Amino acid sequence: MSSEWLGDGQLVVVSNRVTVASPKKANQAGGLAVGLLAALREVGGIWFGWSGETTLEPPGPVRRQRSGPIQYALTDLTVDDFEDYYSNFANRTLWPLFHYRIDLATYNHRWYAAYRRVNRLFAERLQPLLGPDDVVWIHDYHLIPLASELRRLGVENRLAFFLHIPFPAPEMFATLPWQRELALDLCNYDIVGFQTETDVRQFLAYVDLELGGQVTHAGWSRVENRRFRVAAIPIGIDPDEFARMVETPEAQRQRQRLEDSLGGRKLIIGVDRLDYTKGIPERLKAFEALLESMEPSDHGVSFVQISAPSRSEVPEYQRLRVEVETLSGHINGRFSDADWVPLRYLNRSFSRTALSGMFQLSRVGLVTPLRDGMNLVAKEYVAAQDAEDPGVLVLSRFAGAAGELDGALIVNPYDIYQVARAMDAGLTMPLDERKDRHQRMIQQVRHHDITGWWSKSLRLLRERPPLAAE
Ligand code: GDG
Repeated sequence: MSSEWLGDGQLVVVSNRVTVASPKKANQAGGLAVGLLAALREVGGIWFGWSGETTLEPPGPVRRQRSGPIQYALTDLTVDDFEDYYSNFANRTLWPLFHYRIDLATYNHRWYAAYRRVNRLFAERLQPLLGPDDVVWIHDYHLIPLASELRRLGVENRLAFFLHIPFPAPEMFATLPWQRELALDLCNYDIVGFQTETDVRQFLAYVDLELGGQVTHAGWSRVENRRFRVAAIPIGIDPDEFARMVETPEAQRQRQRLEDSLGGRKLIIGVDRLDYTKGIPERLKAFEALLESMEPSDHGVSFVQISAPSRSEVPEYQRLRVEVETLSGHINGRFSDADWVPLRYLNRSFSRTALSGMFQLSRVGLVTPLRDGMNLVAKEYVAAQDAEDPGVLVLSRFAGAAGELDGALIVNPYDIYQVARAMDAGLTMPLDERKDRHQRMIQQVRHHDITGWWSKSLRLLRERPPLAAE
């Protein structure tokens, strides 16, 4: 199997957090983990990263564990490194900056030193595991410097990077004190994959304006003596898996339970990690505007917002939680009746199977991030619909998925009245139009599925620069 994709070598995937797959956890994993698992199950190989454990002393040796075709290689982190590399630099510097929230980004030299230190540690621990023909596929903003650190140790393997979040506009990125170093780190990969063409453009604009680099040949670029390929490789889902999941008794039980509680009202649903990039307060205000615009006798709708807890050690997330709880209380206090609560805000997670059943029941799916690399919930929502009676997707223009899902009602998530109008349009849309829009979207979801994502990435990894780029 592996030779078809990788010749004599094997695939080595690196991500910050690695959770050893088990049937129990499969139903809880998020999109990134599900996607990487799909690739490794198909071609086999090593998955290297942080175990999720922290230590007070320097971490012990890498732990290896096999599960089917996947060899896991896990390292612990010290409590201090975890704090400054992950909770601080990754989540309080790069995450807000790359999502256009420099108002929430903190630039701290100690955090950056920890970020580089942990990337060096990852490189030192990964290098002994690599065979000469292995290809290494590194994921996300936690690990941007890993190629530079591996090269410093003499590693010559093909190295690819995939950024799951947006790449910001050059002027935005330029606010980071270590902008140049990190951009040059990206140029040390053979392949740099982004979610969308917009991200590719932003990165190449930065390379051109700030690094004096040039695009030399069909996607190949050169900066100083580095040659690398930049490509948009939009991540997808496994739509068949979702379609199967929604037919299971568990999904249908969840659907029925929710339906019984609605008293004949239509359902609007939102599902996101509780993250300020997802536009949850704006969405709640849009729902309030929708209720305001209706006669009380027309309030035939309930909104279920599921916000799985996320990064709760980070102060910006704690503040968001308070804001969302306050807004929910305000909206329910203002509009509830003795037998109806308009908004159900659930600060907990559900199994993917249960989510699929709730997606299928809803008339409107609200996916309105202020900025999002792709957003897999949008695609999962489409895949879970009954093609004969589908729900309507209301989708932010600032989600990467908006470039593909043209059958959605595309909105500016900052414009709460526009989002309210889109919700209303979704609730009242005739069946023919719903079917037509769904048909267009499911075709896109199938076209850019998870297999296409990893196979395109591996194909690019094997390509060598054309002679014209010499
Ligand atoms: C990053 C980028 C990019 C959500 N709530 C529950 C739950 N989820 C699952 C969803 C989906 C995944 O988590 C979330 O993926 P998203 O793509 O929507 O967002 P991020 O977590 O921000 O992911 C993003 C992605 O990486 C992949 O490249 O699309 O732009 O930000 O699969 O279903 N899963 C379970 N319970 C929940 O309550 N089990």
